[in-house]
Amino acid sequence: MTKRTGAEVLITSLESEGVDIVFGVPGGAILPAYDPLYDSPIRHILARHEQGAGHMAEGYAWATGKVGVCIATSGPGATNLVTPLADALIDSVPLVAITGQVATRSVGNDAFQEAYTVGITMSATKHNYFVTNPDDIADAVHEAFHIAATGRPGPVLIDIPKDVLAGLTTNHTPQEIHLPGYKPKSEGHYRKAKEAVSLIASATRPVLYVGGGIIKAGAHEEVRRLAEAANLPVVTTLMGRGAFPDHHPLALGMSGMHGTYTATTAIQKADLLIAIGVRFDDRVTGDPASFAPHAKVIHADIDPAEIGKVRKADVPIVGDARRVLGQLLDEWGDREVPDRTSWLTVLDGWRREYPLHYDQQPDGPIKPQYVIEELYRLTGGDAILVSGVGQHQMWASQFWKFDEPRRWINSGGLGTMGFAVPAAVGAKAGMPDELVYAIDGDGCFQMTLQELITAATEQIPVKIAIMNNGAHGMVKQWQELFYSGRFSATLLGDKVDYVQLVEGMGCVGLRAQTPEEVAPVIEKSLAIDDRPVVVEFVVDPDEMVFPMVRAGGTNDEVMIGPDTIVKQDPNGIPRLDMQP
Ligand SMILES: Cc1ncc(C[n+]2csc(CCOP(=O)(O)OP(=O)(O)O)c2C)c(N)n1
Repeated sequence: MTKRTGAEVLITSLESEGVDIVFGVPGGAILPAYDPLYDSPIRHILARHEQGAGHMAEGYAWATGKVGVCIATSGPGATNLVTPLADALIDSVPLVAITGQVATRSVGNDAFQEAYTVGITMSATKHNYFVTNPDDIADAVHEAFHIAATGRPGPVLIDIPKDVLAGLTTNHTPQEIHLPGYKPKSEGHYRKAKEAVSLIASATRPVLYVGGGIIKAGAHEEVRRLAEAANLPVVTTLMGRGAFPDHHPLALGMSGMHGTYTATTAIQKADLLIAIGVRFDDRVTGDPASFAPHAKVIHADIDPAEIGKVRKADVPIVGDARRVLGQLLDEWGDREVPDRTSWLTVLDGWRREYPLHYDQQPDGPIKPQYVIEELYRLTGGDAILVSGVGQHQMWASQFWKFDEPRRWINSGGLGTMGFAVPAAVGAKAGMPDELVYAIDGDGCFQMTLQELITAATEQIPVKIAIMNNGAHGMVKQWQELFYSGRFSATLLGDKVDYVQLVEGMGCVGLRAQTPEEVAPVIEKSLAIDDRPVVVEFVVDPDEMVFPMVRAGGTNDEVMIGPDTIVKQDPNGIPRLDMQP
């Protein structure tokens, strides 16, 4: 058998996993791997920062449904990857990260650019490998892809010392995967499905509550079929936007801290929650003690650790969302569609009473919600929407209509500022024929804007809308509401000329300062397709995100506006007259 270097095997192993693009930054320890990459058909996108490379791999994975791959060198290269790894772990994004390590003889000696990568990333990955023999590289890569993509998807890191990359091996192809300790259970459970269906049939105020797990499992079609068969109103989480079409009459939108009043309150009043591919995140439950107090819970998830973690499940089901929904549908069979008129009428009443709203005056400052609605209108909603973290993220998730999965990419669990620009680059690299538009905050933008250089250099024509409110808006909003308007360290000032800044990086820069400039500037941005475009919208700095439930507060108290908490009698119908 011919001998090849570990690095050569690494690259051919990536090729045989079907990898077409990797995102990375080279350096001394990973250098042996970059040499065979030079001859490989795999496209390498040179990020400007490893955090950017990691988020690009995430954006690619979100948009394509494939495993994203990022590469970094040892020490600071690897530590710069920790944020995207943690981000991918909490949002269940399949990633494989490959890091170089100092040569084996230097490990543990405080060598130049040495960091204990597997130790540092232990709690930020689903699994990680420290490969000490070139013979093991092919197996490590094959297993890493398997672990990243199966069960609850997540990031897997492979750390390889430089001498192991340079060392020779005859083992070019992986063995059959043998992971005795890793057995993700995906079958679901027919007996539990039977129990679930009888609860669904007898419930009077059911809510189908679906999250990111639906999108990961490709189960959106089954969600729609179950909702229609059993006449179930549907609430999505932030991560589940697109799991059920927003235009569907049974759609209530997003629940939680900034969810719609109707979605949040429907859950509070429900007598049955059919929770699938969700993890009862605190941004959804508020104080778990007062969350959905009347509801029995059917909870299905691929990750057994999620079931019963926050909320006891009356019917726990471990399994792949698509299979579980398939079992529920089989079990439902050709039962009659239940008449839920009285429950649906209550929900309609709330929808009418408490719609999402904002007030755009023709001569007033630009409202960020208006920008998002105009973007939606002018693109026909036909775009992959990426967001940063903050107020703009919440407005985007509220005011865009998501009718399909994998068209909403954001950092929900970790809430990583700086996610949008690189994630958009990764999404566009993976889906070059789609329009990729990112909505970013000025604070977030300033964290990873250098990745626009990557986008311009690599000819990845993403579009970025900056909602410039001159502040870390979401934090400022909390200061406004809970710290008497004392804006400690949240005002960014407006010293930056974003148009000049992005033009200097090879992008087109545009700006809108008044409401009538919004539509023309969006149209201009849509007409340019040979370079990245950044549009600065100078928006109302005082606009806040509503509805809102205080962090850790009860979902029985939804703030509709700055001084309106609609308090509810916990046992009955909301009392609209009660003020704080
Ligand atoms: C890396 C990181 N640091 C700090 C925070 C805390 N944080 C959450 S939102 C936010 C402000 C975001 O500001 P901006 O990007 O301008 O968006 P806006 O809320 O104004 O729309 C901050 C600082 C975070 N989420 N991530």
